[in-house]
Amino acid sequence: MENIEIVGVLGELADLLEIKGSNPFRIRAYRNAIQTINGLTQSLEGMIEDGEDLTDLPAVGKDIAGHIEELISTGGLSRLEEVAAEVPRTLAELVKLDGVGPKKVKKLWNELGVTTVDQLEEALEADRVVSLEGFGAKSAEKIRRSIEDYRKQVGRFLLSEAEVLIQPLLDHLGEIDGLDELEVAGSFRRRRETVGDLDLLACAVEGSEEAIMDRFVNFPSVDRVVSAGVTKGAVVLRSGLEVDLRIVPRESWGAALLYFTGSKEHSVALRTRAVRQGLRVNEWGVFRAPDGQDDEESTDDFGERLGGTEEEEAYRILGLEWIPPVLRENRGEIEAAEKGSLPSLVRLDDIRGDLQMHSMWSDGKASIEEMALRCRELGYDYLAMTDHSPNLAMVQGVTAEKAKLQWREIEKIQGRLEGITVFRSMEVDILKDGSLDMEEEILEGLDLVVISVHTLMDMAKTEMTDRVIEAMRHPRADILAHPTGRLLNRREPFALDVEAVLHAAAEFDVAVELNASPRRLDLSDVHVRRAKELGVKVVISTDAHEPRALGSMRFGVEQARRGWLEPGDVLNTMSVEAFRSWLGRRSESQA
Ligand code: DGT
Ligand code: CA
Ligand code: CA
Ligand code: ZN
Repeated sequence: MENIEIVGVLGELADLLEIKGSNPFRIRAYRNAIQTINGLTQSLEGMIEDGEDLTDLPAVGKDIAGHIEELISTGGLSRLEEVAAEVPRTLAELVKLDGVGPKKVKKLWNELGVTTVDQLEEALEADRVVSLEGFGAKSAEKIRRSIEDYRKQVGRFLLSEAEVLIQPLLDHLGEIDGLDELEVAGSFRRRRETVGDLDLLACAVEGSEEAIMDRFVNFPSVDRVVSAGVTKGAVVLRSGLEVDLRIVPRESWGAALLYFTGSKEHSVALRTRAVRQGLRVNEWGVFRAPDGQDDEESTDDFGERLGGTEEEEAYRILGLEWIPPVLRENRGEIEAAEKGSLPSLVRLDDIRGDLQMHSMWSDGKASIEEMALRCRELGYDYLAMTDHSPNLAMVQGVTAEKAKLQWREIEKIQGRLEGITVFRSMEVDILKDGSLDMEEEILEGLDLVVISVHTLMDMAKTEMTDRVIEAMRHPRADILAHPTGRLLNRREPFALDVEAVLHAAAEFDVAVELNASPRRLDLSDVHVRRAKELGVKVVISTDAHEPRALGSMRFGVEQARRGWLEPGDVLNTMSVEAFRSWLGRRSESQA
């Protein structure tokens, strides 16, 4: 059992206990333990196997350690069953809605009998929610919107979650003989920010299909088997993630990989183009269409086989360069591959620095030095220390006074740290009127200024757009961070005219951030590509709040690749010298 599955169960238990009205200290204890587990680099299951005592972990007491052990050994939790006998489990799902915490769920349940999202929707329609004490029209409207959001994303997993959930299954299958190739195709291979289900593709030595399928359906985390044929199977894991498996013969490997990687739009465009060339491409191979048959689905006889053992070969026969999976969305990549003008996509090792991160000076968990050391280990030449400005109430931000102290500390650290440059920076809040939440004197003293919206996110589109553009106009503004404020599967982007903002970025020479946190990936691939078209520089930053999170850079790079970015489009591929001169771009143009 994976740590994130355990966290899911403990989180559900904590939510139900809170709805039930249990002792707040117990509930807090669960939440603290969850935080500990989220920060672990090893798996709990592995720790137990190694005989480690889980109560040595911070915030993990005897009870919770017992729960974890029970979960790992039985797959279930009796405490959860007990609580669920009193509080319907569907209520934990309601807590996930933005604007609905356990207290509100309790009220909805006790006073309106609401236990599911559907029932909540009905109650809203019937205006029964507005009249509840503590709700009101504004709150009802917010809940209505979060139900809409919830419906859109239900069942989709973050790419980072899917990675963690699928790895043990890949390891489990990898141990078997007779498996030549194993690859996760579909949206996972295209590195989409979220994935619906996982499409596993296996290439089997003839005769070993059955053993592979058998091992697949008997994977310990399988909750239920949807289907299990000879070459096709599907299961749902305990996490709710559905996994399909296809077993294909060697000679079809490339064609099948092409087909099941999709996207559907890419495949359809490829097939249509092939038909014009008198070719036929499907999951079995590439064929010369038999004369007089242009209806591609009409026969078992596909025609003369031309190839399809490898993906490159399939593309080559179609007269195309191999197209990286991240580009396969039918957004012009086929035409580019035909002309030999596919972009040379940016890669993780092109990245020379990370330009958004937090330390204990605001809401980060580590010191500046710890963050810097990790950045140096990652091979970077520079970083920007971007603690929050004070506006954000939840966070103790850096005031003007503290900023000067922080600069002194940076200077000290810089003095003993070779091989990496620490830039003085700050993530400065964009206030309601578009002004910046920091004294001019401090802004002047920063090496670079990152600006972003964290409050009043429900402004109307024109006002929000004006607000952001006004902030970008500030002569010290360098980077607009997480421009739309979205949290994948949790919060929709706020209303913003991204097109207008990107035009403003071009005009004021402000870079836009692609936030690499797998929960944000803000900007989207489409917006990133638009930035490139408009000549706006993109910065890929992790927004790390602890050293380990600096490793999320790869998710940002993948999203950038989906947006067709090349190294030259990305600001933090610059050498430290080039980056310094970019920072001085405005004074130079005045000279
Ligand atoms: P997802 O799972 O919603 O994140 O997105 P995908 O792209 O993984 O889609 P999925 O799982 O429905 O199908 C996996 C791949 O199989 C898809 O990318 C292309 C291929 N595929 C599925 N259905 C069709 C279809 O009707 N026509 C064609 N050409 N390909 C299909
Ligand atoms: Ca899929
Ligand atoms: Ca699928
Ligand atoms: Zn931020």
